[in-house]
Amino acid sequence: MKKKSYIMAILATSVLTACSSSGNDNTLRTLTAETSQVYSILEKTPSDGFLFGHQDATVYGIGWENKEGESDVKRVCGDYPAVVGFDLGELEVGNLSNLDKVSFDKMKQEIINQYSRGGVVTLSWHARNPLTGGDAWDVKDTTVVKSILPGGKNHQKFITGLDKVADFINSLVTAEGVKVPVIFRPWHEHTGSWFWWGKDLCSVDDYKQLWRMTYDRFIEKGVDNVLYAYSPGGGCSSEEYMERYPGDDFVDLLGFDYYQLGTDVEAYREVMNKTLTYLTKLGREHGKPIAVTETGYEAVPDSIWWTQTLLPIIEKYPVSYVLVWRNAREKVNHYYAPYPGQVSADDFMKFYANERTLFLNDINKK
Ligand code: BMA
Repeated sequence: MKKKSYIMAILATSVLTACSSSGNDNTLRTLTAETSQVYSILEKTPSDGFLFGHQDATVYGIGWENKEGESDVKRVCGDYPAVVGFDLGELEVGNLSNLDKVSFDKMKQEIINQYSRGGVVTLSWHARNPLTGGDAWDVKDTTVVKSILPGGKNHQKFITGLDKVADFINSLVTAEGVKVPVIFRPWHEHTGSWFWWGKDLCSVDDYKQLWRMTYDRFIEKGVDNVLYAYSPGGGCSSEEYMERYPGDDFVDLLGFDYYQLGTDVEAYREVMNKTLTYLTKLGREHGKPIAVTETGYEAVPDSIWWTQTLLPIIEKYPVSYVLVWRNAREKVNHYYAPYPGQVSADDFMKFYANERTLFLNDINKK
């Protein structure tokens, strides 16, 4: 047996209580037992290793799309990622597929499949610009966030879109009637300014209000199967990381996104180690699990990246999971996990065999 089976503690239903941002202190946020169990997985994982995740892992890969049960990671190592990510971008405008042309019906089925296999699901959200109608990267207007907050001219339009997201998450129910728990990662990489919610596009207070408005609306919509992941861009200081932090009552997990850019592996190591060092401290101080919510090295041209770059960094810190980005089927060389025959595939097998890396077979929910 390559690794001891990974027994997950099962928690009774727990209730996280928090004052809503409106100060209405009888607003209880409740979590389903299954969502509390995922939180327990995130808390307990670092004592055994870290969960490996892959974005869009089971909906498409290099040379394939919409093949039930398929995954590039599984094609290489025979096992699914423990964590699978999907993106909700354009759900808010009523589209049937997301910004990467993944149908929301297919996404819903794959979310349920990943949960039914015993895995964890995370959802990011590259929301379209609610003021200009552009995409998430449309940053020409610095009034967007202000316009969708309570009192703003686009507030009701934004709430209508946010409700579509809440309804989708509420609809993630297995055939047995279990609501699938998801890690929801809104308003990410906001310490950069490439998204309309970035730091140069809104004030600190407006960003926090945006997060809390999202949180409050989900409570009003009865969403009880979400854990909130806060994930700035890596490379910022601990002070910058916390500057826009919405508060302990509105966040369940501390993450960050950072990629190796080009061949400068030392620069990647330096930023990853610097960020994980302060994130470990923040996680302990705030009582939150930590994760690398997005990372990778595009096209993984380094044949030993997995065991000589990624693993030696991550295994030094109490990280719950690491998610590498998607294997685009429509963009040449825009992939972050190996596929059979890819130059890093052999090294990925060694990464998979390492005791500290936890894939689906390592999550035993008995
Ligand atoms: C980016 C790229 C884009 C994609 C977006 C959301 O990193 O992969 O092609 O649309 O993420 O998935």
